[in-house]
Amino acid sequence: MSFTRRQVLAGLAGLGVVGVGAAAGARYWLGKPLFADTHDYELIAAPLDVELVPGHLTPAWGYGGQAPGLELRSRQGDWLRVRFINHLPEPSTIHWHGIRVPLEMDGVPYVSQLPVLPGEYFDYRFRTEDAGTFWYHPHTTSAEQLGRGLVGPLIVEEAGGSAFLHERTLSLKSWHVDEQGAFTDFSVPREAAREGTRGRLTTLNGARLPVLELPAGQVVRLRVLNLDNTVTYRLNLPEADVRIYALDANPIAPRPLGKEYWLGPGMRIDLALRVPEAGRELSLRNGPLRLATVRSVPSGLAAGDWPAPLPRNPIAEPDLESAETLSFNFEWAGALSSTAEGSAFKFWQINGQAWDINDKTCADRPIASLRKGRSYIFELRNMAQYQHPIHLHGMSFKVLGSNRRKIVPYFTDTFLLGKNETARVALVADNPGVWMFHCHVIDHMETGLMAAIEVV
Ligand SMILES: [Cu+2]
Repeated sequence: MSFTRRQVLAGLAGLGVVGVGAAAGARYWLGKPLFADTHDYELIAAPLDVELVPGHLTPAWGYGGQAPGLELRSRQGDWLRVRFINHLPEPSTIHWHGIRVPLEMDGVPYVSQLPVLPGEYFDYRFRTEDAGTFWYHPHTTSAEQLGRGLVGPLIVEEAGGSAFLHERTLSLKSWHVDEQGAFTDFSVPREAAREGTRGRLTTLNGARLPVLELPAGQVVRLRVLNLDNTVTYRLNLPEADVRIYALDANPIAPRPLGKEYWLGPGMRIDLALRVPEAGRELSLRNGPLRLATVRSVPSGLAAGDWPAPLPRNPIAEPDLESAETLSFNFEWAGALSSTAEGSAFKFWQINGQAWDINDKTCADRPIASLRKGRSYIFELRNMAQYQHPIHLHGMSFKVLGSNRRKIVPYFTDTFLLGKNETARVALVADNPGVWMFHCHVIDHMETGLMAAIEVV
């Protein structure tokens, strides 16, 4: 594959007027298409000191002057256009998690584009076909870049407008920092070979144990995103009247949240919360641990009602009758973990193959080749005792069933494959390209648990 660098000296000269604080400007710098609405951003990635531990600064990296990054918004059917400007000390890219984009917009280095070097920019532009809660992050040196804060929410509003009067975006991330706010190792080999390296400091929207003030009596949409490298949050809201409206951006028939929902790295959940009477407090938790306090404040508004279910996204329905079944085994490869000089640790493998993040040619050897337009069933088998949030780029898939739990079929881009679980998912191979298929525990991905699937 050959690429053209988009570095333009004239463009770089123009950067002098764009400060980090002014990153969120919406201007039509690419020329406005005739018949489409656009949502335009200049998004600068740059070092940014943040106060995660009171009285101490952490040398984070942020998008648009914040970490987690600036919330980007588009509308279903419109174009999203982001000029990504790299002011980091190293190369980077942006991948749009869950968005079905053409390959050249997918942000995978050496597969969809060259890395964007320090001082360069890259114009991402694509139509956002699906509504829902998505996110964005680099696909380069991921443990460190995501670990330092390069993660951000991307919200695509429903084409017909939202059924909700109120909403909040809640981004979860834990940070690899010590008591002085200094970064600790983003990846420790002995942890990478197990559940992945955890950060010690849990935050919601970059703050520890924040208080969310919500209008009493109203139904509020809570878009909860797991932007963490490692942690699966066991999400619960005790004593709350709360329903699930969408999983990973895809609407479901609303149902109660229940005891808890396991939100793996990269996954999102859209909840509808009926806020209790003014003065009451609720606790949003990870298992028994508080993530945030929800405080009900007087709203002066008439009591809200549950909105209708969200409209489904235009994802092709797989034809199970004609579908071919492919098996993918996710295995621990500890015996293969000794590494040659210069190659990465290989603790994990898919169908006997470990991805090497230092080998730029891995994507030239896809693990499966799908025919465009045909339906496929993937049988996902977890041979290990650690869970893997399995993510596919380029296409969404439908979860059909599991040998470990009852599943109401739903569309998603990330499925949390539990320990020793076998699940069946299906898709229509309708997006030509070479697509990453990987675990979203970043440590697992960077030590083997990634593959390429081509659609031709
Ligand atoms: Cu994994």
